[in-house]
Amino acid sequence: MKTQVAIIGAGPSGLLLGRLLELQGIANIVIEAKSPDYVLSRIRAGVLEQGTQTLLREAKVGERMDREGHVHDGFALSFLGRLERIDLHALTGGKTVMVYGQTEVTKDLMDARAQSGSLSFYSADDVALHDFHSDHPSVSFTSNGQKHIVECDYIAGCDGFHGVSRKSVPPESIRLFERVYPFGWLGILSRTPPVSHELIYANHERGFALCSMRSSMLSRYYVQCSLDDKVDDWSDQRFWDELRTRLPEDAAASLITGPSIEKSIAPLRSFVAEPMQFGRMFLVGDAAHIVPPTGAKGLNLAASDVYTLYNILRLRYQQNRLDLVAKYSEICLRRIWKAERFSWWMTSILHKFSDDPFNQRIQEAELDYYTSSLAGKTTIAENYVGLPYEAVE
Ligand code: RFL
Ligand code: PHB
Repeated sequence: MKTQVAIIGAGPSGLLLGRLLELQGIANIVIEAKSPDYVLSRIRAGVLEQGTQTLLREAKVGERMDREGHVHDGFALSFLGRLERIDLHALTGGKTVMVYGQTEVTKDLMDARAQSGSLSFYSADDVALHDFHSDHPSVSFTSNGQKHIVECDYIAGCDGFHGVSRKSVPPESIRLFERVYPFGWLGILSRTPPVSHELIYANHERGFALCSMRSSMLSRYYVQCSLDDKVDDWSDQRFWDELRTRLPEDAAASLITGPSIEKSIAPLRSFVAEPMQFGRMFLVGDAAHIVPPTGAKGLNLAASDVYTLYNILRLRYQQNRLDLVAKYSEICLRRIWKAERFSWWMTSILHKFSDDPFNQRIQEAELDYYTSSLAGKTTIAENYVGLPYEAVE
């Protein structure tokens, strides 16, 4: 089989890149290790920056998002029993975010791809990358017991943190930066109205909590937990009691609880691989970098990588701009490191790192300072709505 771009992974990065390329007439094949149902069962991000929304519209998959998604003008930080609003709209000259689940984004992209007739292989085994330092890269895999080889011009490694693309690079050619945090997030989804119409990020001496949502009748809540905790250690009752304790009084009093319909624990990590390009292979999204979810940046960073790679490949094929291809890594990394910084900072001011009460007081002072200063609130808002994309030219 031959194509122009072989895309490994059908998460949001792979599907969005495939869709944008396809609309420009650039042929691509998507190769995914799991089944479509498995891919759609993963509950992850919920907040889309304006840049991500614009890119989804450009990919002609924004219709349902615009109909069913919820525009948020602000969010709240809670500490010392107070609730301080960050007015995103006012602080950024009119920018907002959209609450629309990653599962829905992925579904919209999958549906669009199914209708377009572009080729995808799900449940692929033994995916392997070959010769990406030559002019003739290829990807091999097995599907339904049959071995396939895709010959291509470029390989996009969109296969997430545990994927095969990054691991195909010799260790001496790649530099890894990593910070693993000493706690996790226990998340639940429940068919209950959200406690607040905007997100609440809470600092509390017992640990972090987050109130988020998917719709007016579907809530997503998280509490910081120990890395040793198992999901079974957390009955619904224990979860709701802990969440209530960590919220300001008014919010706790109006919290409506119900049975959880999903419950999972996620570890928190900061991670960046440099560079993100190896000959004719590009790492995209979680394959190249991970942020702790506190800044809601994971999916949005994947989208900005896709924006950069899509435009580079578009100009390469349509205007023969071969010079741009080598710029992918440097363009992406400038934005990635700023989002890494913001995600690390939000994590560091909101979570309990130790029993030392000095740390708690410093966090409270930092939150008090930032939320009482226009400059402080503006820097939070600017980063939360998403820093600008760098033009590819
Ligand atoms: P994904 O979504 O991980 O998709 C990668 C795809 O590649 C497939 N794959 C392979 N395919 C072929 N061959 C192989 N050898 C393969 N190995 C893996 C996988 O099955 C998968 O389908 O990466 P992508 O597309 O770059 O998208 C990135 C986002 O998914 C990610 O940044 C966010 O979900 C991160 N994230 C969150 N981000 C937020 O902004 N807010 C959140 O609340 C949030 N919560 C989360 C998260 C990530 C989580 N993970 C990865 C554990 C919660 C969790 C639990
Ligand atoms: C979510 O709704 O899952 C969510 C929202 C904001 C975050 C992290 C997760 O920062």
